[in-house]
Formats: sequence, structure tokens, C-alpha cells
Amino acid sequence: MAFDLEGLKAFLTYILTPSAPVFTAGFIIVCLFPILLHFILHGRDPKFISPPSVLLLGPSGAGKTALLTLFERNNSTISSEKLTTAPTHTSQAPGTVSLTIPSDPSDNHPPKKFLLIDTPGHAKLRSHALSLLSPTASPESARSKLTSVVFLVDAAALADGDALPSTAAYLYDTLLALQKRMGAGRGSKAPSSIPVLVAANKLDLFTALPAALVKSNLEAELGRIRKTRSKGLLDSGVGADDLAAGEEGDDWLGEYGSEKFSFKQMLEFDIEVDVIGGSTTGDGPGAEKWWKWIAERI
Ligand SMILES: Nc1nc2c(ncn2[C@@H]2O[C@H](COP(=O)(O)OP(=O)(O)OP(=O)(O)O)[C@@H](O)[C@H]2O)c(=O)[nH]1
Ligand SMILES: [Mg+2]
Repeated sequence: MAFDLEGLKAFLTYILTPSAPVFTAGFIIVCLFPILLHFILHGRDPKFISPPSVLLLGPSGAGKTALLTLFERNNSTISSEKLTTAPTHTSQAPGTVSLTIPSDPSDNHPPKKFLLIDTPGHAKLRSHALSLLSPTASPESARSKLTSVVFLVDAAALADGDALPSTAAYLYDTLLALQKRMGAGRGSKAPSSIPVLVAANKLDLFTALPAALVKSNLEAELGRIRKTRSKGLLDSGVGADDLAAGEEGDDWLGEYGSEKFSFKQMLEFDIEVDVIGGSTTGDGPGAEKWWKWIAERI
């Protein structure tokens, strides 16, 4: 006991006497503690760190950045802060803005914040955006819970047909990634479902297809892509039996084996798909309905 006391005394004398090692150790502890605490807390509870997020997808030129800018401008009176600006390569890096849904007196909810994430639509730059949808998304992106996906399409470009195959191909990859995400959760904790808004943009242009036609054209093209891709699988030597028994059409979108594709088939995987028309510029229907759709799902 006496020895312990002596030891304690010596220790206290040492750390209370100003000296270089004591100062250094103290300094390191003081600096590291908040950082450590940050990682412990932030690594645990995704809701604690950042508000839920909404991902903007769609081919190049569909109007994603235009929509982000519009929402940010409309929101600026409430509260809006630019989170990431990538000054070196703005056109390639995704931008994120924080937006606020004002409190609604009718149902008494407080203002809700969410992040709107813009992504580049160029075919070569899509993989990062799609990776955010995978069940194994990096912990960095998992910090903010993805609540919905807004897939923008250029309804005017779809009218002349050329843009349809490429737009539908991107949508196919998006929906398939979400479908796989739901499938991967089977058995373990079910992942939360992520609804998709197909936003038919540029309806201010008189050449643009109305939303109903955008929907039916996309459904038809998605069905065609599905057929071609499954044929590719069959040609590569995987028999129809193997497909049905084994992977059950791993790359098959929607109801397995069905003749025609429709967005309703995604409900089987708990994925709601809505097609709504609008515009971000010009004298069109505006983006009000899209904002409402997003707000209802935050
Ligand atoms: N007429 C019309 N033009 C629009 C509308 N929305 C966007 N545009 C135009 O479409 C062009 C492309 O818009 P962006 O927002 O840059 O497209 P994006 O989807 O961000 O494209 P990437 O960044 O390349 O993926 C711009 O010239 C916009 O002004 C709209 O509602 N109506
Ligand atoms: Mg853009």
C-alpha cells in the first residue's frame, strides 16, 4: 500500500511538473479526443450525422443541374448552404446542396432537411452514381440515408426517338441496381425501399412528349432491353433451366419471365416508380410536383 502511494506520488509529481514530454502527451490527447469522439458517434448512427439524401440521376443534358439550381434558388429564402463545390472540375464532380422542406401547418411536422445530390450524366461517369445504389455502398455514402431517386429524362429529346435507347439503358441499370439491392437484403434485415421518380423534363417545349407517352415509351424500350440482355445470357451458354433454377435471371428486371415490362412490376421488389412531367425553365408546368413528390418521401 505504502509502495503504491509512493508510486502514485511520483507519477503525480511527474505529470504535474511542466516538461516537454508531458506537454506533448497532453497536447496530443486534447487534440485527438474530439476527433475520436466524432468518428465513434458519426460512424454509428447515420441519422445523427447527416440528413437523408435524394439522388439525381439521368442522361447528360436532361436538366439535373438545372433542377438542382432551381430548387436551391427557391429554397434560398428558407435556408440553403452549399456543401460541396468542386472548383477544379465542376462539370464532372457531383454537387450536393442542402435543402429544407418548410414546416407544414396542416400536419404539424417541423422543417425537414435533406441533401440533393447531383451526378454527371455522361456515360463514362455514371459508375460512381450507380455504386451509391448498391447494397455494399461505401460507408461514406451510407452515412446519409438515401430516401429516393429522381431520374430525369429529356422529354423533348425522347420525342425524336434517338435518345430513347440510351436513356432507357441508363434507367434499366438504375432500376436493376435497386432491384438487386432489395434482393441482397433477403434473409437479413430488409433494406428500406427507395422509390423512383422518373421526371419527364422540358415540357415547356412544344416538341416534348407528354408524361404518359414518356412512360409508355420507356416501358416498351426497357422491355426490349430486357429481352436483348437475357438473350445475351442464353447465347453465352447459360441454359434457360439454369437461369430459372439458379440465379433466377440475375439481370432480369421486373417480373421474371413476363412478356412485357411495366413499372408496376417493380412493386414486387417494393420499388415504387412514378412518372411525372415538369420543367425547370421556360413557361412550362414547373417543378412543383416533383418537389412535392420528394417532400412526401423524406
Ligand atoms: N427548355 C428547357 N430547357 C431545359 C430545361 N431544363 C434544363 N434545360 C436545359 O438543358 C440543358 C442541360 O441541362 P443541365 O442541367 O446542364 O443537364 P444535366 O442533366 O445536368 O447534364 P450533365 O451534367 O451533362 O449530366 C441546359 O441548357 C438547360 O438550360 C427545361 O425544363 N426546359
Ligand atoms: Mg449537370
